[in-house]
Amino acid sequence: MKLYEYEAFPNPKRVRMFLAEKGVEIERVQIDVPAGEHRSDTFRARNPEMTVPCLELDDGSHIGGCVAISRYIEEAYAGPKLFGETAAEQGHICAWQRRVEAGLMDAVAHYFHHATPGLGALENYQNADWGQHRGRQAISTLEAMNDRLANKEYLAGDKFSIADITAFAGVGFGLWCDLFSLEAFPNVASWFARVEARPSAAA
Ligand SMILES: N[C@@H](CCC(=O)N[C@@H](CS)C(=O)NCC(=O)O)C(=O)O
Repeated sequence: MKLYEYEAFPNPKRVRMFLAEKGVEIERVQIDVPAGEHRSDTFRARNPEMTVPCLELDDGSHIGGCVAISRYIEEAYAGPKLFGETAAEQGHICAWQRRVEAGLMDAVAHYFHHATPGLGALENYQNADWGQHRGRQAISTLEAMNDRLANKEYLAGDKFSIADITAFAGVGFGLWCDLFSLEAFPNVASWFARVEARPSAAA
């Protein structure tokens, strides 16, 4: 099994964190995204979406996308259940995972690709208004997270989950883009520090 990724970018980090939380080590292969390697015929044959991360299984098949890869790792290995154990945990985790993926991680990515120079010459369509709109949506998701984290240690409740991994990568990406700071979101800031202190955050 091997993971195709580009270490500096936020989506691969989600999978590295997930693997670290599960205590699983696998071979990692760097795909030079800024140089356009992810759009080569060779990589497109592995992941038609032409994005990293992409997991290659031992049977030679491929799984693209952070949640799908994490789902596979969750089921294939022991370790903490980051998608939840009980029906209630799984439901809350699924709801927050979806919310922070669409409303934060993807929203920041759209801001980056549309309202900033993004990947430069690799950007073949940009719509600055859309990018700004998505940036505002990311900030309103931060507001919702701040309310939620007023009386919860983690987004889905008492236990760390995949929703926290996605949100951690999304907040880190937004900070890196200068889309927001955490000054106005004290509960998010404390949660971010808690997640950042986990060994997996350095993965
Ligand atoms: N929803 C996908 C997003 C993957 C994604 O957008 N990855 C970025 C790197 S962080 C990428 O490969 N971008 C290439 C591009 O935009 O051309 C996932 O969960 O893996």
